[in-house]
Amino acid sequence: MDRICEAGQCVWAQGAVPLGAPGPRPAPAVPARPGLPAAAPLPLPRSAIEPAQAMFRFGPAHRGRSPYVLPAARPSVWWSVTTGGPVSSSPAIAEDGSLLFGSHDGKLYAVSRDGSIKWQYATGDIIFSSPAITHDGTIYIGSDDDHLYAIGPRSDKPRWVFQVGSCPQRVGLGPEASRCDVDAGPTIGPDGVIYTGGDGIYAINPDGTLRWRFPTNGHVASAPALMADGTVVAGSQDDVIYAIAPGGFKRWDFRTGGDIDSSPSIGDDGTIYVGSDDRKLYALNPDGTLRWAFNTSGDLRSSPALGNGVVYIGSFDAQLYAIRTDGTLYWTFRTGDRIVSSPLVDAKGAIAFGSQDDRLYALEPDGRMRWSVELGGDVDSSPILSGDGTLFVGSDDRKMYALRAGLSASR
Ligand SMILES: [Ca+2]
Ligand SMILES: [Ca+2]
Ligand SMILES: [Ca+2]
Repeated sequence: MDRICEAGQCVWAQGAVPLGAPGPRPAPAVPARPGLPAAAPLPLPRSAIEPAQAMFRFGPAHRGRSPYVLPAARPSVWWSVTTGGPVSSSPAIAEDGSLLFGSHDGKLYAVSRDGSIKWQYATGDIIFSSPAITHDGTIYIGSDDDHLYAIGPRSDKPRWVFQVGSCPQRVGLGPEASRCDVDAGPTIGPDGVIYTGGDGIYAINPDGTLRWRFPTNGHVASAPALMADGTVVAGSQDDVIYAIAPGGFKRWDFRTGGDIDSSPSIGDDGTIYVGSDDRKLYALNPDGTLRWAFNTSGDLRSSPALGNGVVYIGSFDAQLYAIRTDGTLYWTFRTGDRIVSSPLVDAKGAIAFGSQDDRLYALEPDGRMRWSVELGGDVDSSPILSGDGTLFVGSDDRKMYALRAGLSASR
């Protein structure tokens, strides 16, 4: 399902209106801003190097690289969990093995390894955001109710809630209600600072207080990525890619020809890769100058993944593109419909992603199809992989799926 945003105006495709009828709705049952006072001082992250256990695109550089290996044989559905709305959020695995994800029914779900729901937490509007989890078990998730939530650890209750922006209409449809939506990431930095978007780019301290806000002229749905020196890079529906220094001031910006909903990836050499609704994949130097732009035939809402010398991104032209880091085409793979899902690259260079043709695909590094699995609706969610080769991905059929190869016939 698509939320179509043009020039900051957002509507739902197919007349679909999640969470009941449009129009005024009660305010979400969350405290008004500023965020709740922290119940207890937040302990410092266990590791100063990498405090995050899991997040969208697997790390603050957003490379989409999994340390694990995709199944060699076609997997089948091990279990699925049905929610009350499409699942476009990408799941995250907590240290205890629980799977966390959001749904358009407005809830954050925690599901056990066996597929049973442990708990659910209701926010006040649709969830597009993907959970980020710290090593202490705190879960950060954004909602279209304009709040970022910090849930846990060891509880399904918020430790704090941070309201992004001060949009007069917080929930519902339309540009006024969408501008402060918290759809982006969140991304957790090496120092535990949380980066997300709304009516600008936000840096939020681990105790739920604002670190800085950088205002933009359009909604920021693109999850901020972090360069090695701490520079924050995010795109906006004002068509501009921004690089913000750790102190919150602008280093540079780069204008594209359309909304940027794709989240940037940062290469090992500092090159920034990001897609735009102008149908181009951009490669920018760390100083914000253009290295190259590659034309596809559709909007790029998918976020790039970085393999060994190759960038992978899905397009609304139904193709998954593999583009060498010098800007030349390596190969394309055609699916039956638009691609919103962001690809995963496994430890051996194989690629997995979803398509609106309702399939989850795995490709060999050379672009040949390894397998595909048909699910019950658009697969806009980005797949994740656990160490035992289980794949997790959401679908517009309201389900979160766990897929494994080699299941016995009795299952
Ligand atoms: Ca909103
Ligand atoms: Ca725009
Ligand atoms: Ca479909």
